[in-house]
Amino acid sequence: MSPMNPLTILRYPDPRLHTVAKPVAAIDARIRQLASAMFETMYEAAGIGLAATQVDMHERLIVIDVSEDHDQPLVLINPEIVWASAETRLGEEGCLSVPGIYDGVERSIAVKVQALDLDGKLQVHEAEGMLAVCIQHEMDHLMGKVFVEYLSPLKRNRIKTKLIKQKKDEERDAVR
Ligand code: GNR
Ligand code: NI
Repeated sequence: MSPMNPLTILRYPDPRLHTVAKPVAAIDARIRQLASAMFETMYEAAGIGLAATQVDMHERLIVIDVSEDHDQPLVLINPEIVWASAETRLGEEGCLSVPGIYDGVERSIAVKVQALDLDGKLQVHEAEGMLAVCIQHEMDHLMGKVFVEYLSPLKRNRIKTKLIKQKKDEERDAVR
């Protein structure tokens, strides 16, 4: 993996985050390069997962690494959740597209996800814990859903206002 410029991560409430991703049509050099750039971007931002949607690429591609040492990279292409536990848990979530905001979201405690890897091989992953949470969070991104949409309209609007103000302040600072 050669070093490259990190991709720009879209930030809520950017409307492009609500785009529904299309299946990856062919696992070729372009997809391998995109996956590689997404890992770079995710590690740089200290995230545990990144969906292509977040870098304005609307294809069903997710990269994940929930390990401490960045040594368990996982690429999910055209993923489908084939089973989710009825048992759920409320856990604190954050999102690289919603910087500085953390709140509780209820998720299945375990999932089975079927996806292609970079060799085009169909894999089934049984996940629990942080990995299960992350997979569900990233699958939502591919459907155009951001975790703040699980929160109350009041909280969501406060977050929206805060992030819009933050962006304006940054743009003002940039021209000074
Ligand atoms: O880095 C991330 N951490 C995280 C923590 C709790 C629940 C979900 C996540 S995913 C997030 C990276 C991200 O925004 N992926 O879309
Ligand atoms: Ni996210």
